[in-house]
Amino acid sequence: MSKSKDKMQSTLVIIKPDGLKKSLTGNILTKLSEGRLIIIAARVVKVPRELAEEHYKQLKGKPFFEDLILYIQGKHHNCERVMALVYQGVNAIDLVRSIAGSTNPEEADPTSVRGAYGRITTKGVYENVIHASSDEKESEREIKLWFRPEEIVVPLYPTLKVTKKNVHVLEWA
Ligand code: FUP
Repeated sequence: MSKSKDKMQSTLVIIKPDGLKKSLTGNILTKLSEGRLIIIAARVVKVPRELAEEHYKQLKGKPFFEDLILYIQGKHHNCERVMALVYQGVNAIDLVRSIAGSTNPEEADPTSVRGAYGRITTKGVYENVIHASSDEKESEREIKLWFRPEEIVVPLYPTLKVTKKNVHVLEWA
């Protein structure tokens, strides 16, 4: 039976460059599948600096900010890509965060993704393998930042139709 505070939610997950570099994608998706959530969007992204800064804008000014930007861009791992996914289901935000584990990999439950696969570098950067949205406001902001409406297979947030002139797009030749 569902509890009154149960809530249908969507949440952004990012498998960071260390996860891809170490071939952990499959293991991470398997761990996330324990949550019985559904994937409603996924893409592999080469992260531009502007996207990285916007994603982590709340942390601007922190001593680790610059390293965090370089890390999510894959500059520390010579692996300039991440996998971004949107998971949906009952209480998805807390569920994914508990599977992800604490921000600090050394404090994370050893069976969580960050506990099992994360590390702290000698420079003090948390290489914690995945990002997971922290609350509903953040999940909406982040999902809208990483995905266009048509890249998500269910209607999540209100959309509007815009006609653009002189917009150039790449097509297969
Ligand atoms: P989380 O919501 O768990 O991703 O945690 P935060 O938003 O607080 O932190 C975002 C990222 O900053 C973390 F994934 C890792 C990095 N970080 C550090 O490298 N050092 C710190 O002391 C805190 C965060």
